[in-house]
Amino acid sequence: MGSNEADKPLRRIGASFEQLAAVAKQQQPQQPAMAAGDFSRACSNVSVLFGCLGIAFKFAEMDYVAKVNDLLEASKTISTLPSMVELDIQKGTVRQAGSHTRNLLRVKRGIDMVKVLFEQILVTEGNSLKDAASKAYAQVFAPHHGWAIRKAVGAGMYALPSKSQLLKKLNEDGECVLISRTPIYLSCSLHMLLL
Ligand code: 1PW
Repeated sequence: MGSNEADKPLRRIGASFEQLAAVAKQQQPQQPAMAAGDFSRACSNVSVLFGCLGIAFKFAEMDYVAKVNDLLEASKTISTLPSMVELDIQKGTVRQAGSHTRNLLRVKRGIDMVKVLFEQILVTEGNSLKDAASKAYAQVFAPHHGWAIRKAVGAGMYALPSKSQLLKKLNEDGECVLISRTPIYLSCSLHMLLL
């Protein structure tokens, strides 16, 4: 593949969310409902990022991957995100642990966190990922997590790779322009997501 997409996960993530954003940006009434399969596949491209955060975030990675897999599986029989939510509303299972809608919300938070993380990587100085990751976590997840999880995540922050180690794992060599585009795609598409 000439474009290097296969070995550059950030490009793959950017491209898949760019496609979602194009759908989401269409004006009503032409705007089609977001396809559950396309959304879930884009989210599964993000798993590799969680996998780069080191052993301390293994649990976060497993949690994210399991929930994305649930959405992927559900998309085989439920074609759009609005219908997925609607079905849970009808069954009264929106808040039930393991429901597609609850998993969708968790996955959306994961994507939100990655977006904020990359925004923070760009504005924080130095090679440490800790400040950027702490800010992203504080903004997106911490308000929804209890004391024990917040403490565990806080401890995990000390075991994060450095910015340059993360980029190396992602097979990027300082192409900051490309990296700076990723959160833009993410934010465009997420902004429009119906929930
Ligand atoms: C990228 C920078 C480093 C910060 C990583 C932050 C990871 C944050 C995710 C931590 C999630 C692991 C803790 C599990 C929390 C679960 O209670 C909750 N899942 C989430 C995503 O909040 C479980 O949701 P559930 O199964 O009860 O619907």
